[in-house]
Amino acid sequence: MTISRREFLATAAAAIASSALPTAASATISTRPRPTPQQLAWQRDELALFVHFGVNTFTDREWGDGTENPAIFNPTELDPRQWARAARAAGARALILTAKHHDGFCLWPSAVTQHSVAASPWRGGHGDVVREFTDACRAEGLRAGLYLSPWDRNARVYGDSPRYNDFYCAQLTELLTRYGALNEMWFDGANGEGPNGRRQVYDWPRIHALVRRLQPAAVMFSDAGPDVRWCGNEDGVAGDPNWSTIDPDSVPYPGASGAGVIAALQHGHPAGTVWQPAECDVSIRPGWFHHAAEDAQVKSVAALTELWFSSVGRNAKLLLNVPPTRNGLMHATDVARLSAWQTARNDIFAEDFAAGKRVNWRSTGVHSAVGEIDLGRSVSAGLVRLEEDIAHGQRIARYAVYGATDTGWHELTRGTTIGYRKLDRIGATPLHKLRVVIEDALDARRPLRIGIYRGLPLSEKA
Ligand code: FUL
Repeated sequence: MTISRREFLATAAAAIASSALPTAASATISTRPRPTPQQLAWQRDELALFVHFGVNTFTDREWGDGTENPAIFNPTELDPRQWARAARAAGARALILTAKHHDGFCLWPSAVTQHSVAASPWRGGHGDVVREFTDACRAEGLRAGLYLSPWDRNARVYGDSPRYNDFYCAQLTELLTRYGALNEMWFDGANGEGPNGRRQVYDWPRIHALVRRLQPAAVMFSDAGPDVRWCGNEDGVAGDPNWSTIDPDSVPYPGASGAGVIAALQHGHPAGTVWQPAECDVSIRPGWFHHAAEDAQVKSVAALTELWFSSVGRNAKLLLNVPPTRNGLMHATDVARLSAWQTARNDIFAEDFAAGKRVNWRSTGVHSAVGEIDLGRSVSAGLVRLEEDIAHGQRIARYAVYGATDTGWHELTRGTTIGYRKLDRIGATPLHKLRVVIEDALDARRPLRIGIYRGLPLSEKA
């Protein structure tokens, strides 16, 4: 369920109109939400790879039911260094591994369950995928995050809420204390029935407090944050507009549903009281886990580039899933696609025509301004990049971009929010000057960073 762009803009405009805009005197002291240093670092990573791996890899399923025999887990060539190198070649700065998916099978030897790698033949039952994964991330200079599914279809105590919460927090403590610094903990919203027919009530305040205490530098993801929110779909598409601020009551708990929830996740809210930027999770293949039958359905470089524009280009972070195969390696097709994609992005952003050029800012009001750049020559431009310094919050509510061509000034693009980054593709246009108009800001406007590129990849390798 989503609302139309027109409806959203009407709601946002009403919220902006009714919110107390700062007066000129108060404008310099902003009370708008800002990111924590952890949220800022998380967003600056721009791209992380998601790694779905576990018993489903061996059963060819997407959701295990918890009855899988650990004996099936035997990835004979497992090499998380290969995953990490592939991530680096894609330009990712972090990886997130499914330490436990809904089937309850733990990729580390958990002391509170038998259902783990310790009961598998892999490395004679002495292996630890989480250890090899976190070591590999560090060796390749990448940050590591872990997914610990709250829904556990193997745990007998699931549905007996206090007992399962103890069990879950024990597993979480193992992950938070054994593997060094983690940068993200990923909590999905799935919540099925327990074997006893009872529905588990998760103790989110306790879970959050545990992560804060044991890994204060990590951000926590879920539909409902608290640090990072889901973008509302698994297609890698953030909303436009996409505010990093949200009203926490609009998504009260992970897995909450209802008409307004998806719209809130997609768009955030200009008057939101908390900073909770959006993360776009999507798989490079149809499934989250590897299925040989999908080997010919790996997303093309063009499709991956579209995802870049609809996520990072809309003030979100991209979490791209690349599932290892049964042998424990990422598939050669996926690995090749990742590096070809990075080459294509390098082509797109190869030359910033505005680099080193002075932006002449002229104030037109507390909440508006005009910035002009003389490019010094006529360039054929197809892409505009705008960025706010989000350390000071997200302020821009409406902007327009104009280009000076031989026939005078023409509007190239216009939009609403900017945030960390807004990428707007424009029809290839020869222009020699660029003008960015901040038409409205929710607080004293600040200068933007502006880039302008040719925009089309030189080589499309897949
Ligand atoms: C969902 C899960 O049910 C899917 O299997 C997958 O892990 C996705 C990223 O999150 O909640």
